[in-house]
Amino acid sequence: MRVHIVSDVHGRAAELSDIGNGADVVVCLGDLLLYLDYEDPTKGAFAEIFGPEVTAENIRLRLAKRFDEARELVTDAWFKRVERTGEDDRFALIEQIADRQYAEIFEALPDDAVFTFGNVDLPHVAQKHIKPGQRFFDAEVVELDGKRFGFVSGGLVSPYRTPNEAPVEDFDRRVQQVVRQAQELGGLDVLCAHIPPSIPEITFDVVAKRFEVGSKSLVAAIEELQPTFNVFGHVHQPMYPRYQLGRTQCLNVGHFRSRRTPFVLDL
Ligand SMILES: [Mn+2]
Repeated sequence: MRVHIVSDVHGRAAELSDIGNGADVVVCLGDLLLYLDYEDPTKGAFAEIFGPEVTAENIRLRLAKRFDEARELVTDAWFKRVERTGEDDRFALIEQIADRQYAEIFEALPDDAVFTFGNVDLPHVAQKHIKPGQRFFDAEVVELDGKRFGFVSGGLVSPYRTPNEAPVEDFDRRVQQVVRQAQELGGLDVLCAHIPPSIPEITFDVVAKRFEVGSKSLVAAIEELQPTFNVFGHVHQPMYPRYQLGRTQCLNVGHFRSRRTPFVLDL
């Protein structure tokens, strides 16, 4: 059985329509929206709202971890924009752009793909663009082609304040639901989440030079269930893309926006 997996699509619709070629099952692990493109200050929702100069400066400050200054810059730029345009609902503006991005992404995503959301997603905006065969899973175990896949969506609360972050208790509760269901069914083959288990080697991003937030309850779930694979994305340039935890291979499937090709898993 051949599983094609993508994560961190971040607006990259172009190659998404081909990811199902030769696959028995297609899985998407979320982060479909492009908000801020650290490689290109002309792309993404933020650049559309604020223009490339403010975007480039925001990226510079965030990379330097000067978050307070970045927030000040954005607040200031926003009020200047309100004065100029009369538009004063920033959230509505972001949702309009997200709506357009989701229309494109779900059109390109294969009709039979299964998916979950990441931390850079707005599930309520995505809803109306999901095609009938595209199935969303969270806190659930499903059988695909005879193998059991468990899904946990979204991110955990972080200093980066991305839109789809859950408090630890809420995230842990959903991991626990997967654990219980898997135990009732007699085990799990693949544990799928947007974020990695909390292990330093696989949560450190060598370009951003920071630890992304991983989950301790995912570590516990893997130790308990020992699935063959744990797949995730979230860390765009990881120090290590894979890690062996007991019998489980933990695999970062990569940043689709730059990879442009799916990760292939043979089961
Ligand atoms: Mn991402």
